[in-house]
Amino acid sequence: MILHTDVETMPREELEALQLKRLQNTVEHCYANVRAYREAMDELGFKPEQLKTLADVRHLPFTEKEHLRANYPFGMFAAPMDQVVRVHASSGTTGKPTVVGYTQRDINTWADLMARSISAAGVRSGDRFHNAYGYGLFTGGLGFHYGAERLGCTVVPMSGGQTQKQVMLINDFAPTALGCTPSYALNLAEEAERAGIDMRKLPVKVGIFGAEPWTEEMRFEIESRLGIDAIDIYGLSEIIGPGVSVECIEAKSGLHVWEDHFYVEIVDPDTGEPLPYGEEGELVFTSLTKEAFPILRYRTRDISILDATPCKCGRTHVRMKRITGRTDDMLIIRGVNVFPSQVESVLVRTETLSPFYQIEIFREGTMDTMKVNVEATAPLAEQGVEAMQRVAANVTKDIKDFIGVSCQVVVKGVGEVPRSQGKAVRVIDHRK
Ligand code: DLL
Repeated sequence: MILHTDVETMPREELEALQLKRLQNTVEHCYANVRAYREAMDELGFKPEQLKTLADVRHLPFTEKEHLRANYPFGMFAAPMDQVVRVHASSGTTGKPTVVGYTQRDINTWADLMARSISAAGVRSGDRFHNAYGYGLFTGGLGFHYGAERLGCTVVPMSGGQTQKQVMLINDFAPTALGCTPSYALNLAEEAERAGIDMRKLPVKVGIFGAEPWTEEMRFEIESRLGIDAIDIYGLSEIIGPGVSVECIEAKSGLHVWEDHFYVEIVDPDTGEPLPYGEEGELVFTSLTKEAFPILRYRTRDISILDATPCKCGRTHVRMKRITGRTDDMLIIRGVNVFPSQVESVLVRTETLSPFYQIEIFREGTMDTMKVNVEATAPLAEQGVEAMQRVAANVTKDIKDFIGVSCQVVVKGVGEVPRSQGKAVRVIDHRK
């Protein structure tokens, strides 16, 4: 069921005509039903009927997290509450969460998009899907649940946590597909090894991982430890949840943005100016079909590059490169810009280290300093403290060579870095 729907390979002109029609409807819907959008457009002197081409999108106001917070909880909803069948909320690290709503049609659209995404990842009707994304206000659990059911899979609605039990059920229920955060996949792999279960021999053939940044090096690590294809999926609550974009199993190179439902732009994070394809910047999305929570030009803070070159899978939808970080995740250490993902690349390709790490940031006087805590593999730990210190010194040098920043690296014993239960906490900032 649902394999390569026609819209996935639609010629660009047709796709863009569809986008324009849907964009015009969305802008009218926002103007008519959401006071914040009407006021923002009035302030810019822009009326919905002035939107004649897709390029006119740049005349629309941006929407930022602050706007959603200011209208907490339901102020940006564009449908009456008696038509809103569900809400989700994204976990803000500080203050109130951002709340999003769905009509029944929105839920159907999302289930279709997730079925399409899971299918693009190589999962088929009849597959058994172990869903270890958290159920609840987070969009991961229910988003995958509805999509996998719609595709025709048998869903095991495990949710996050209870890692030992997860491993037991993966062993007993023999799922063929797995969904969770990439950091949790490694936690599962480790728990399986501890329980004497060789995940590579189990029927799981593909894992669909997202909700946090991860690197190519981490993909290889997960693929080799679990014996699966590891596919990257992206999304955010404000836009719909997971299923905004996904890699295809054919190419595993960039995530196809489902452009029949989302209009994507890359902008300069400092100026907000749109950037051409191929240049790195901040992703901005406009929803094209949503009823309860339409969103115009949402500034995601996620950094990526758009790629319009044809993909070998035949899909015509533009690809975004894997997210390298968030504009608000960027650390500035002694004047050097550092993303946690760059540190991850260096750590994960060091064979004597396990892929579990955490970065701590301190302020010493006026200087920010970075400490990287990473775990030894068992064979390294057995060689003792001196061997671990030697590896730490080498990694310090590698980080200096590849990223250009001086830091302190501490190689810890096995099990000494906290394990992820969902979205991993990669940075602990002691400056705050
Ligand atoms: O994390 C939705 C999701 C669930 C995506 C399950 C994929 C799988 P939020 O909790 O609102 O929604 O967090 C959204 O997570 O702005 C990114 O910074 C980050 N993120 C999501 N997917 C990826 C990914 C869900 N594949 C925020 N790579 C986004 C890197 C990701 N970062």
